[in-house]
Formats: sequence, structure tokens, C-alpha cells
Amino acid sequence: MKLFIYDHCPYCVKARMIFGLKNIPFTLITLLNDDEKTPISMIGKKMVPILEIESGKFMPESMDIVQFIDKQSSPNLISKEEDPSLLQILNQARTPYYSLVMPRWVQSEMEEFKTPSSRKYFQNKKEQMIGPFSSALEKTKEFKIEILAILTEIENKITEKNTWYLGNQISFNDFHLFAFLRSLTIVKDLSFPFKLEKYTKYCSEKSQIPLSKNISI
Ligand SMILES: N[C@@H](CCC(=O)N[C@@H](CS)C(=O)NCC(=O)O)C(=O)O
Repeated sequence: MKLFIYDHCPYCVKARMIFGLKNIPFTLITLLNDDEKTPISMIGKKMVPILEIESGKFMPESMDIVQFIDKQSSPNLISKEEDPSLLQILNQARTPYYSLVMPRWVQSEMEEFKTPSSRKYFQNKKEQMIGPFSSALEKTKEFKIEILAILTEIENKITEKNTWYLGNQISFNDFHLFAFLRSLTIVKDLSFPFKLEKYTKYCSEKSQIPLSKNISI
């Protein structure tokens, strides 16, 4: 099976996680960010992740991919349980989160940004969402303070002896939370609270997804 992704994409992290957790071999293909033709030819729109189940048979939507792959082999690992209060926190974090990560993603060495046109495409598109990247970078200090308050709120919801968000059972919560945390690992000098730091490293190891490299801004 082939999984088409962007390295920065948190939804792609969710889809990648299930392969690593279940140790299922797959081919990871990173598309250029300005390649509209390939995803549109597969699923009719420009969106990743896309799973190619077999030649010419495609599946979009991260959590559908997670459930599909989980069902392919026993044991089925994933509980569909979602904590509404966690989802609410992650949703409320959108402005500081995107403002911190987007201007950094585009300056990173991630494969989807290896051409000038792919970087330009991303910046044009996402500046319509969050405003000029230069302004977001100037407000780094304020956004870090906001995101640290959010991380502390999440820190207070997890218990040190638990492996996963809900305890010993991995659930949808872990996909949403690790995808969010992994993105933030690109931000220089943003230290996570103790339990979250441990949790992030654990998820990275179990799902075989490296954390992002800090970039120097
Ligand atoms: N609901 C979809 C959302 C996927 C999504 O929004 N992917 C983003 C990348 S993070 C995308 O492909 N956006 C189009 C673009 O960046 O041009 C899922 O869960 O897979």
C-alpha cells in the first residue's frame, strides 16, 4: 500500500501512526505542495492523506484510513472514543498553533517544500487563513505564551502512570493529540510540560514517526 502525504500535515501524521503502531509495511510518498494534479486525479480534490489500497483504488480521510488499516489485522487496537473537552481545546488552539507552525513549516527542509514554487503556493494559500507569515513570526512570543497555556491545560488532563490519553487503551484522542504535538516540535525553545513531553516521545516511538526538527526561527 502507498500513503501519499505532506510531512508537515497533522492529518497525515494520524494516517501514518496506524502503520507504525501495527508495524505494517507501506510506502510513504511525499507530494510537492503545489502538485494539484496528482491528488485530484486520485480523489477529485487536492487533499492528503490519500491511501492507495491497490492500484487505482484510493481512500481519503485520515481517520477512515486509521480504521481501515486497524481492521486489516488483529488485534484491533483503536478505540473510537473521543474526549469532547480535548477536541474543544485543540480547536480553540487553532490561531496560536497555526501561526506558530505554518511560517516555520514553509521554511523547513520537508520534502513537500523542496521547490520554490511549492513554498510560494503554500504561503499564498495559508496567508489567506492566518495573515502574513512575517506578522505571525513577529508575534512568536505572544503565540508561545498562548500555546503554553493550552499545553498546560492538556497536561492537567493526563495522568503520569497512563500510557495513552485514556489510560492503557489507545483511542482516537491519541491520534488527534499526537498530530497536534508533533507539529509543535518544529518551534524552537518551546518546551512541553513534563508529562506531555514524555507522552510525545512515547507516541513518536510507538508510531515510528520522527518528531520535527526545530528550525532556527
Ligand atoms: N478531513 C481530512 C483533512 C485533510 C486536510 O485538510 N489535509 C490538508 C493538509 S494538512 C490538505 O491537503 N490541504 C490542501 C492543501 O494544503 O492545499 C482528513 O482528516 O484527512
